[in-house]
Amino acid sequence: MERRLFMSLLGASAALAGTAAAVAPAKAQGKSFRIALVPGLTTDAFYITMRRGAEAACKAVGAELVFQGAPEFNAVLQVPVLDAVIARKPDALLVAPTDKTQLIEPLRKAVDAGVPVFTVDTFIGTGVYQAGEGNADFPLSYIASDNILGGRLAARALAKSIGGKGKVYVSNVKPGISTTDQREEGFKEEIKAHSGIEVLETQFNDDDANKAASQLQAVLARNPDLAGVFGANLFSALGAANGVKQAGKAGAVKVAAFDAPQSIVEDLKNGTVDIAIAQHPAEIGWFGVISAFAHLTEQSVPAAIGTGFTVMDKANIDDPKVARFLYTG
Ligand code: T6T
Repeated sequence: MERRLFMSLLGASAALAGTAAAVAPAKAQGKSFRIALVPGLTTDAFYITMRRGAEAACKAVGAELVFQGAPEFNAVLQVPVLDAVIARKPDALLVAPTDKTQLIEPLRKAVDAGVPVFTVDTFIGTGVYQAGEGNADFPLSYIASDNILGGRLAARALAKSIGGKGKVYVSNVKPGISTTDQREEGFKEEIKAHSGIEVLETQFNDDDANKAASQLQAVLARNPDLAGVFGANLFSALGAANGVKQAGKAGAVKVAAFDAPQSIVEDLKNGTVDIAIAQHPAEIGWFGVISAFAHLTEQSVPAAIGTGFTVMDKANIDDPKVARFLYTG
């Protein structure tokens, strides 16, 4: 009797395995998780692409994704969105905190409400989580690009394109954002290897491409011998490239861009932008969801997951293996 029962159960599970490979594990366990993703802002191609990766992962594990964010990259606007998301008690929260310090207490509220927190793209505190140090190590994992390395890559490329000498500056968002702070840090560290390069004061644009374009022109007016600029995120780079074009200096003032919206293709091809460092936001979204799912199904999760870059230039941008990393927003 017992043996027959065992045989029939085995038969049933074999049949399930054979016919329902698409049945997701969470559903198979009778539970479909609701995972929230709060981006830095909703209208940025970077986060829209991240959402696609997160959605693909949710589909794979039978979870539901809730995507909710603010219209601007701004801590004051992000906090009420977070409060609303936390009040709805998702099974897990993936969030790109818009400030290293200002988002610590708002995110602690999630943990207090029993919602596990994972940060994607940006971090809070030092970004070292689950190490028992500091007041911001409570997120379970940080899933992101290596932003210091990204800054170094930009510095190497810009140094090469300006022939190792001349004046450059960093067009950046605002201090306090982990990603863009680290890109600037990596850039400045790496540029030290080039004694002929002078780094001018950083220009902060508040994630406003128009402001970044005007700043480019103002820096150029003060420094007609400006050789290059590093745009440390999508809007900084877009603004720097537009500023260079508006000043009639396309190709003369070199631009190294972080991020890869569709518009970067033309700027690479026409020589306005020399190099674009594409992050892999879909990969960040995917691994964010998978990490949350792992935790929710009682697996252990690494405290940090590093995702990749694809460095784009005029010579490789038509290669589908490269172009697939253009953002899809
Ligand atoms: O560069 C990305 C992101 O990594 C950064 O944290 C904020 O800016 C972007 O979203 C691009 O606009």
